[in-house]
Amino acid sequence: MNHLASQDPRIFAAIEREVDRQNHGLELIASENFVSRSVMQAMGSVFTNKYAEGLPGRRYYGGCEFADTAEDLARERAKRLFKCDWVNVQPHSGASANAAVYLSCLNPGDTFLGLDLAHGGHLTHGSPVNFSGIWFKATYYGVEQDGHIDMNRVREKAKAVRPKLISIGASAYSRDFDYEAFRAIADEVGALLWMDMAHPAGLIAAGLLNDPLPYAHIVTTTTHKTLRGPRGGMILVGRDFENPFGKVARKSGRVRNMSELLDSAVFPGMQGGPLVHVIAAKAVAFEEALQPEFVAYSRQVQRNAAAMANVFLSRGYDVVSGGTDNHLVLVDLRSKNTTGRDAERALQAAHITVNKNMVPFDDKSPFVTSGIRLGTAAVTTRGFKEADIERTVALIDNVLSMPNDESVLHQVRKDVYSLCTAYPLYDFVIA
Ligand code: DSN
Repeated sequence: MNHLASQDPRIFAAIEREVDRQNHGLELIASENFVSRSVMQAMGSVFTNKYAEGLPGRRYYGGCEFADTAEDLARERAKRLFKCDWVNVQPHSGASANAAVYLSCLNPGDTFLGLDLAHGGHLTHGSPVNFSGIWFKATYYGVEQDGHIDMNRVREKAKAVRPKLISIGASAYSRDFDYEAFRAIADEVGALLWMDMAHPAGLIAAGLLNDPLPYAHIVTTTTHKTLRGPRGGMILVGRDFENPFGKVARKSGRVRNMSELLDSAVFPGMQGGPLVHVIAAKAVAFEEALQPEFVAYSRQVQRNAAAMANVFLSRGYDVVSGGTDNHLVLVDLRSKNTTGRDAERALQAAHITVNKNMVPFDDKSPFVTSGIRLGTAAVTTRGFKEADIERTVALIDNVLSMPNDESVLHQVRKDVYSLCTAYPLYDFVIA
């Protein structure tokens, strides 16, 4: 990193400080993880210089032979990992992947049905401030008072609103989904079924959660959460099928498959040039995820999350839905007389990173919230087991019990430091 240090010392210093923050803080944001050095090396490669609009073998630029190799490897590995017919690895993010789904399946004003953001859904599943809620008619299902989705209620709602598309997936729902039941509802009302597996993708790849690919017509994901790849998105189709909208290929008059509609929606529909350096890094991450070590890692992520929920419960906290099936835990702080915002700030001061989060039926705004969301993917990458999680929750409890006590914060910071140094993360500044 000598070049950067001398050419741009301010950026170099920011990176150095971020490395230190990641090394010595407890990272519990449920959507984050730590990539391998190999993933970082691919991401920092000269592929960032290359334009490669189009798909392997069908590019709009010359000089794409090595970009083709990288993208073909990424596609082939992703298909093996998720046992599916087709993938597009070009979406720059989960939001871009989701935008391509809307472009392929809906016209402006069409109705779709998704999980309410206030009940754990995602911005791109119809929030009024997102394009998905601005351009389309978003309707929602939610969770029940017990924090679980009731499929009978989803069915009632679908029959009432007759959506063209039903989405599954969440950013703050700790339970697994019944994809078969969702598909039966979609078939009953004549809707396409789309699963956004951004959060649990790694656990699904490892075979530890239900598999959406056999049931959802379309699946999207990010690649950087439990999947532990570079920041990016992807679209998958389990079994390709003729698109139900009758859209035809321009020259042949042939009805295109769903995969072809989605390819066109990504480029030229939503994006320009793909990020070839990120695609190369996705290929590296997918190969890592195909190894038995990744299954062991994912199993530990799940065990750590279960342990985290149990320790919170044993310390008198309310855990939404009473536990977790995946990598995340949503804690309702209303009984503790604090808010998500205040808890996030207090924990930040102790070098423990979480995010404030709405809980179902929250009476506070998204800027305040009644909950915090925590995940175990990142700390598990650095080697945490159940006993470390128990210690982590004890530290969180200490802070939340006495958030204004500087001596408590001082002690917790020291404990966080020693917990982190017991599990070293990055011993380098750049790949
Ligand atoms: N922002 C991500 C999360 O934290 O869940 C989802 O896009």
